Amino acid sequence: MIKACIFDLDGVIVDTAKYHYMAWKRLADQLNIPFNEKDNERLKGVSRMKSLEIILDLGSLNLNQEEKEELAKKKNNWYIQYISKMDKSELLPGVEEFIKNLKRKGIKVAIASASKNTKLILKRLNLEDTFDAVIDGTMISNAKPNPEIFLRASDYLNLKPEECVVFEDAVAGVQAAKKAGMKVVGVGEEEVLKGADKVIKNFENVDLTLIEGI
Ligand code: B16
Ligand code: MG
Repeated sequence: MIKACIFDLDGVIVDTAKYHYMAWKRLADQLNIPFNEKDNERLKGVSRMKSLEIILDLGSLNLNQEEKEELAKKKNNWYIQYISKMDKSELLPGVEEFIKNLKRKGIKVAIASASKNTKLILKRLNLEDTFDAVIDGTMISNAKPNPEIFLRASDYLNLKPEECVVFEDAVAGVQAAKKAGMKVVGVGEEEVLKGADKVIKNFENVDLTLIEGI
């Protein structure tokens, strides 16, 4: 029986991908590296440093650790500027209602996000007191597709992995959830999220029957 729903943040609760893209694009332009929205797909669910390494690869640029950290910091400062004006209107359609329905039924809700800006984003969205557990990129050593982040969430909730359903928009996230032994609902395109048990486009008109018998 499903006792908890664990949500990825970027791309599932809120569309921050466009702000990540704006900040990475600004950095890539400064470095004269060609980078477009299609390249940006590869960064979804991937850590900040790994994302930077993918971009540097596109430009065949080799930098040392210190230089990379400097660039990652620069990108993050721009990103924080962009999301500082974000509010509830940028929540993905239907997700807030879906979470409310889960809570009414006594199903626990958690966040498991690679983002080190998770707490800031939840605050901007007025959701800082909504979740029973928030596990973010500051609390884990192994990024998705490693299952660590989801297992930390189920541990925190004192639940078995098979009692949890994960909601994910990224392939790496779907793989991580599967490795954790959890059910997965993909949020996005079916062709992209093939490994998921079910796929929804967004949470509009989605009720709790989605997770019954998953
Ligand atoms: P930050 P998620 C991920 O969040 C994003 O999908 C990914 O694009 C981003 O690089 C990563 O967080 C790290 O974010 O730079 O804010 O620490 O999808 O796991 O919620
Ligand atoms: Mg995501």
